[in-house]
Amino acid sequence: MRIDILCLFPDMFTSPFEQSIIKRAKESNLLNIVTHNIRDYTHDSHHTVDDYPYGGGPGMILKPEPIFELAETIQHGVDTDNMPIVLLTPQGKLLTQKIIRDLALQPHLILICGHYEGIDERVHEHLATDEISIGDYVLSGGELAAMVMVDAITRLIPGVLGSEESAKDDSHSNGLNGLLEYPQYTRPATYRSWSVPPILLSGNHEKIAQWRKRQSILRTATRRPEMLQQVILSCEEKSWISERSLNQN
Ligand code: 6GU
Repeated sequence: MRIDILCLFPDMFTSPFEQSIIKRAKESNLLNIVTHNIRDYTHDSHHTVDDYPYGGGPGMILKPEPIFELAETIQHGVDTDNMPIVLLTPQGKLLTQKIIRDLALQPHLILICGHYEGIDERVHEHLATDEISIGDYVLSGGELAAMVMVDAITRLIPGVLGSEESAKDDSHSNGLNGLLEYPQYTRPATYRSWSVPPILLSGNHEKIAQWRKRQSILRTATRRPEMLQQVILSCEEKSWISERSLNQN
């Protein structure tokens, strides 16, 4: 997979992309990330990337020309038919694991990071195919959001994760049917008088699977009740939730 990132601060990506899973994916040629500085595609002596908003108001707006020119340079000689051009903006659609799964199927993506107060609307209208926000809060720029997307996409590229299993049971993946992940423990069995739930030491795999399912359901009901609307539960599983609300534990 190739990912081109258009931004004003390409140096922000250096260390995050040289660690851990992303580093490994790059080293095994499963991932090629190319960062570009929008400023390099300006033509005036001051390398101006932004300007005052028409109609007045506070802040500066990123100019369209260098962004279009840079994107068109990347697209030159490439089959761009279904290539997603994702604009990272707080006005975008909320990022979900479903969006990540769809993007991970693409051979080539372009990510555009906004900055300052905004981007000229013609980039939204005539260049971007998708607009994504990573959450309901405001970042100073799209670079951190682009890192979030690259990380989430990279771990879904086939061959990147050591064991094909490890992505399957994560919260928000398909493996747990839209439930949050259950609690996990490792040794020691007792730490500072806090003991691991005895069922996990029992060796009874059926009971353990049932305990984990119950924990996932109760956790989702408590922390993310809206997620449960997407999940089909048995009568018994529904009773776990109502019992728990009665006992308040
Ligand atoms: Cl994608 N960009 C900015 N600037 N702020 C954000 C965001 C993106 N997603 C959430 N907040």
